[in-house]
Amino acid sequence: MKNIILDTDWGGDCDDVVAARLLANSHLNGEINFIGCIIDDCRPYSVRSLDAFLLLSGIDIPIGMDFNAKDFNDDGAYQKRMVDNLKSKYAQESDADDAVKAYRKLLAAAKEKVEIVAIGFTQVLADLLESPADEISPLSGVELVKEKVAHLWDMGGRWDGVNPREYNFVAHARAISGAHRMCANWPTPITFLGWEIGDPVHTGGSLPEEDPLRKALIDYKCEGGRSSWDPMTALLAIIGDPEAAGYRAIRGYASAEEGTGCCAFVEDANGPHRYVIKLHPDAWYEEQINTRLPLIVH
Ligand SMILES: [Ca+2]
Repeated sequence: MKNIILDTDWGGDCDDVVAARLLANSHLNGEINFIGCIIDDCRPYSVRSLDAFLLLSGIDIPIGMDFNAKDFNDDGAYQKRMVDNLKSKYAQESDADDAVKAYRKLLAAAKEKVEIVAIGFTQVLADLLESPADEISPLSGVELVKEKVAHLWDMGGRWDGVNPREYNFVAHARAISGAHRMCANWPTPITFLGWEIGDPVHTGGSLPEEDPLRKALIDYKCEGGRSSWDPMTALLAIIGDPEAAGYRAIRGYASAEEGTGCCAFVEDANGPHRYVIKLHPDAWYEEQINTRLPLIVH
């Protein structure tokens, strides 16, 4: 069974919460082995709220935090309520490992290949590649990724040619640098799910109000459901095959321009990257996700 690590800007939007539940339920259903989370956006309650949400959803895994990523300072509208009402194993944010260290620990310990679902900024992935050998592993970051990672699934970029500036690639200098280095240096195949795919697909709005996932949507003022950039990327990774997940994939070389993060794609049948195009109406994807969201435990 494939190991999955989630890399999220938890707090930046509420579709990350939908994606986290999707992965938790897929783990509990025996489809994946959900082994850890990395947070790439450091807010006041990020570690404790993500951990509490996962524990409530039946998942107890380590969380790593990019403590430098203080580009925003609010609680994302839903983190404080989670910390106030749900239990976390972390007493304080600083109890979490640094993000690159957490990646190195998770990858070094993995007995089988790992796939990464990246639904936020990508500076930690880029920093991981540049990390040296240490007491955790004799391998450098790029060697560790080559040995242990099979695939990177990234919610990033926009690939329909309308606008090359997509939030996860351009939000701030850290995001721009991460996107540029990740596209240029990541050594495994990458599948991108672009902004245009998830925007019109809305999920999570049919859950009961007592579910903390629905509460997060309400706190984020998306009571009726949120655009599904992140859960669509997570479900694509869970299923693993774009065609089986309802997409056509275009192969080639993706890039994010240094200094701007503007994305571009050159088609090439032998390229290491691909982006996906929907094969079904939006309602089809909404149903695929919504049926997988109800809380399994409690
Ligand atoms: Ca996100």
